[in-house]
Amino acid sequence: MLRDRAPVTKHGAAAGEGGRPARADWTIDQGWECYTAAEHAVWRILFNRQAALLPGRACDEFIGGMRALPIGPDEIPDFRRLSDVLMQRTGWQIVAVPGLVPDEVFFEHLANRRFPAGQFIRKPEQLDYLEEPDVFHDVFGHVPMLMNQVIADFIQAYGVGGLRAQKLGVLPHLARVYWYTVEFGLVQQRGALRIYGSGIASSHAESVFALDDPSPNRIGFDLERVMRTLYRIDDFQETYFVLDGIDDLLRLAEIDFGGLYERVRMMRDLEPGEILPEDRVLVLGTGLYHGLRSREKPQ
Ligand code: HBI
Ligand code: FE
Repeated sequence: MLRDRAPVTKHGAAAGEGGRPARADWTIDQGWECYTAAEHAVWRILFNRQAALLPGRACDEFIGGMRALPIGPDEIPDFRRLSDVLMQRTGWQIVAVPGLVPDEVFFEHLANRRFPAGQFIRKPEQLDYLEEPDVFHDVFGHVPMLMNQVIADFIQAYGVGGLRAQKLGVLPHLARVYWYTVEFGLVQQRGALRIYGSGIASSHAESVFALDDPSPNRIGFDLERVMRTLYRIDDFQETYFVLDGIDDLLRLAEIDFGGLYERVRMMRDLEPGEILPEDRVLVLGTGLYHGLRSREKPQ
């Protein structure tokens, strides 16, 4: 598993004995000086590929955020420099973690405007797919959007809401909202679909698939609908939900999900590719891509 790979131990303060973290909040030092030339080279390949693809595909907020940050092709960014710029703009910081951290640790960081970013970078043979979020996904994918005030507030609200949803036993429903917005969201901009989800923006293949492939559905975002919709963690999404504008998330950050949870937990879950009569279908997918594949059960 990626969490156990060498750089974590190489950089010292990561996992303590028996895989337990040395610090209770799971943070580690980024150890920027210790990245090898080969690791920076992986960053460069990934960066250049996405930089060539995203203009005209990523939303204005993503492109604008990227421009204002010290992120470029030459090296894996230094979290201290990112945090300086981000702190000024939206009050967020980037902290290094060894990989996936437990839900409550993740939420606690977000609730305090700290974004946990994977310290390691994928290996050259994993350019297109890996299970755990690495520094390319977390920094290239998420940090530009954290420069946006609406997303910055929404992700903090997700952290606060996550801690509560866990106690209420409705975390899967809230996690679907994060998945279909922050990770895999699309937005309408000047009459076209654009990417704002970090899971798409950091993936070469999904940046094309989400916008251009005839297979997936693109459906107008509806909070209750999204809370009911299972998602895939091991493949492209079968359905993407589309905001009319990033500002739609502003209202979501303010909504008290309490009443909604009560309703939604009584309703059946929806399959990732399912279409309902009341859906605002922007593009009805052919379903061809997923029809040809077998995979894990959705969450
Ligand atoms: N940890 N580092 C990291 N990054 C994530 O995106 C993440 C996590 N832990 C839990 C988690 N995401 C999700 O399962 C929650 O959003 C539910
Ligand atoms: Fe992510």
